[in-house]
Amino acid sequence: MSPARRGLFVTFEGVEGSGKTTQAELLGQALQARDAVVVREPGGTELGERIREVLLFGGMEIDAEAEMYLFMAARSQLISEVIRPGIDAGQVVVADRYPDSTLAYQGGGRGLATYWPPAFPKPDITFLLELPVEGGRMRQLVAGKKADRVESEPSDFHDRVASAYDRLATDEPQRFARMVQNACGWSRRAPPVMQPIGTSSSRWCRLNSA
Ligand code: T5A
Repeated sequence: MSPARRGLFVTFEGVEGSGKTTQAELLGQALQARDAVVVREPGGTELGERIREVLLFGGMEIDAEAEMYLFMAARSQLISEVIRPGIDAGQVVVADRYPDSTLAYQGGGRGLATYWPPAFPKPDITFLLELPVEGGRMRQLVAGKKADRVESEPSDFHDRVASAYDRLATDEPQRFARMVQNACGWSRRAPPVMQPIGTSSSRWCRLNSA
């Protein structure tokens, strides 16, 4: 963490279709008055969006290590263009995926040796949206979302991703807030989804009640 850090950095993680984009956007809207900026990965910069296109929809075979470095390259650009300037300027930065995705997908899913580069700022809090893999897939089907290259991997790949997320959250309980959906939580803007968010981080609570 840089000494000059003044903003708040929040990330959302989880398996496909777990609701990260929905929650990141809701949070960004709720914090509009606090100059929140919402970014997605891969993407969020011109370079990142081009890498996203190649990685997810390029229609080519990509070596697993090359894939990992492409995700990291897109992230590095996003950090330098948006995330770090935002945090340093005191903004609330909300990211839809971050290095935990690489640790879970390329590390857990593909079995590569992955790491968190020391130069990448750590989030103040990471919400892990825990939805069974099949539940997320079902939502994507219902939404009519076309599966991209990574989403098209077989179910055992996605099971390994979910297990890797579980390990990451277990290893860093101070940073991760694990979110589970109860029966009411199936509705899209259900209070049970937002309620634990508001009670899971003292820093977040201070921000919310200020
Ligand atoms: N990837 C990414 C890697 O392999 N390594 C990396 O380092 C990174 C950064 C990204 C792909 O790249 C991989 C992971 C991915 O495969 P993406 O299109 O950005 O591709 O995919 P996702 O991040 O998985 O985004 P999705 O849009 O598929 O899923 P979300 O964001 O989790 O879910 P969301 O919010 O879009 O919701 C999905 C559907 O469910 C509904 C929504 O309306 C939507 O239709 N929904 C709900 N329905 C009922 N109840 C709720 N509570 C709901 N919340 C949302």
